[in-house]
Amino acid sequence: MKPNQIYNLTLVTKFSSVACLSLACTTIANANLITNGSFEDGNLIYGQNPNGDSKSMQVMAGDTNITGWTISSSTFGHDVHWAENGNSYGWIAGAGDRMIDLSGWSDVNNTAIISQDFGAIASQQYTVDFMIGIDSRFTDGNQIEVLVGIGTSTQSTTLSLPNGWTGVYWENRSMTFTALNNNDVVSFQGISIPRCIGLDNVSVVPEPASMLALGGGLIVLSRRRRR
Ligand SMILES: [Ca+2]
Repeated sequence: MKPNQIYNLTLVTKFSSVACLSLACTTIANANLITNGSFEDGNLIYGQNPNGDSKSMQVMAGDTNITGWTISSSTFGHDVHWAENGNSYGWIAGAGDRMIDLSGWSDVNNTAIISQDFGAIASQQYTVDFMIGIDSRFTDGNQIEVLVGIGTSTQSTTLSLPNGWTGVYWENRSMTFTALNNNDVVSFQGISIPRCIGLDNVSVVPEPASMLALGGGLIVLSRRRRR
């Protein structure tokens, strides 16, 4: 091989490495890390709830019926309510056919926590997008509040029922967190009184800026190793 051919090959290899790395960063940055974020998958047992509603289920702390999600609570009896369109309450999911009511059947303050280990990496920033819903027929105080967290980093958000609205009203929310530890879980908890605190369409995506910083770190590391 002639020297100029070797030079060209080296250039192509370097360009390909950077291009692949950039592509990988873009792909990772756009990837939703959450499994079953719309709560569509799992074993929803019709009628398993105190009222015998045919299209919803009382999911207790420790139950693993909702694919990918863990239900936990420090207080016995706390639960979430997993509802499918066509339920007797008239709740309609924000996305797809199924949704979570964080107030559960217990309908109390500080409800059960629904969480997922999405493979968090310490110091990485993540954007958490989700929908919260309020229902005019199950609203006490006309406002719901949801506590969202990645690990011990938490933020809360509220949603008020618009004047004159009847039925379920959904809005999108977006929050940014920095994971403090590897495998910090993303979690949601209703912390208000209303008897319908809707949650749906959850996604967790790594922030592109911190992925680029990580990518930059890899390039520097790669250069150092070659010396
Ligand atoms: Ca859904």
